[in-house]
Amino acid sequence: MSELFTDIPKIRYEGPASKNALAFKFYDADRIVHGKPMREHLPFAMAWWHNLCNAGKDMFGDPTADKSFGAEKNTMAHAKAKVDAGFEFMLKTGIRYFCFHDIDLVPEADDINETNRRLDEITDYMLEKMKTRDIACLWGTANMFGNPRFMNGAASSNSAEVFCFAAAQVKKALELTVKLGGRGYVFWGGREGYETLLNTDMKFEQDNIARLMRMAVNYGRSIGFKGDFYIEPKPKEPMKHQYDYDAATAIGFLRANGLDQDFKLNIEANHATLAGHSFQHDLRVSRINGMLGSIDANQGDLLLGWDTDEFPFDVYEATMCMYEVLQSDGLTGGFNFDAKSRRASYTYEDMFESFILGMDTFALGLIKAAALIEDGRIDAFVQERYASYKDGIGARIAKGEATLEECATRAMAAKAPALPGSGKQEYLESVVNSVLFG
Ligand code: XLS
Ligand code: NI
Ligand code: NI
Repeated sequence: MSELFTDIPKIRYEGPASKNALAFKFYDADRIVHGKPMREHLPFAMAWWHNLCNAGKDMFGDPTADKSFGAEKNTMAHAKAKVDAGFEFMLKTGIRYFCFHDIDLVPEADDINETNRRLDEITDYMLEKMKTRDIACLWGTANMFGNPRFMNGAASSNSAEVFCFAAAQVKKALELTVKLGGRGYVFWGGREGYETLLNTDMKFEQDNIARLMRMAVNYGRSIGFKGDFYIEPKPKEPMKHQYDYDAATAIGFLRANGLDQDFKLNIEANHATLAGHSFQHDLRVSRINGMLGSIDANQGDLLLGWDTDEFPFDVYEATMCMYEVLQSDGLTGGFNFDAKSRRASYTYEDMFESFILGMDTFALGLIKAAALIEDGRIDAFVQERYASYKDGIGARIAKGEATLEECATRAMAAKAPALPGSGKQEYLESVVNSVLFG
């Protein structure tokens, strides 16, 4: 295999003053932040589909980028060329993980047996390369939304045959994930949702989704998969309404179906904002429920109502993300750049510059989140804000000991409570600014 990105050197850390487009300004893999090296805080991953498959096609126009990597499209030679390109890319950027859908790896055949044979062949090829390189699989998944058979969903399809086909894909994708040593297995809801309730048995569909997940857990554990399963919530797109709407909805679903011991959540920034939440909101909901597993690191555009999957540049958002991750004591998964270069950024150089942007943004987020925690003013303020629950009646309420009558008696004796104290939002926002830019 000859070098493909011949004009691109290994990307190195040169520091904030560097003007070299092909260097990191903030991501310094060995730098110790908050007790451990950046590389350990930030297990970055490359999304096979965006980086190696997506060539910029959109609803109005043809591909702009050449992702043939020198091979004829829809052949096994092309599948291998993508592996070669992907591994060279990861080595040059220092990305140590990848995420994949089954059919990102090989062209899908008409017969699933042939698709599976191709998948065996390509993963043998990948495994061979992984032996000599510090590169591993973060998570695998199955594409159960692209093929027309999935027009009404996969596990939630009205067709039992389609359900079985989805099960076959999950089975194979799990086997591949285990083969490649993946840390996790993702269920993103694809088309598990509906367009109209007029034709939909919502309860039956949701129960079937849980049934497929239970089958996957049972099978996964039986073949030695020790990692986490993840639900990746998203409120809409492609369906009008997706069942795994947001973190809170997915957690409720997992608990209701007894799946919460095997599953955590994979939170994607752009999905949270589509649900009308901030990225930090869905991370917080996941964290306080012990469910923050992995992150799809991207960014949406608040002026657009769809999943634009941009490479993250917003340091404020990344800081708040890393603030949640540090308080959660890390992730069982990592940071998958489920992000694509803009359609007009179609060169090889753009692929690298996109990842440099994303990695630098999260490095800054990490540095600044650690500084916020070390500064301590935000945490101290929050602690103090609830001080009335530290003793007396407050402590009794917090322990679940107080009764309704007891609370009422106290309220009536006091006649009216004092105001609860300023929320000091503006002060806290200025603290964040001074930590970010001071
Ligand atoms: C789509 C999702 C998808 C998942 C993997 O919006 O983000 O890319 O991450 O199926
Ligand atoms: Ni997405
Ligand atoms: Ni995603």
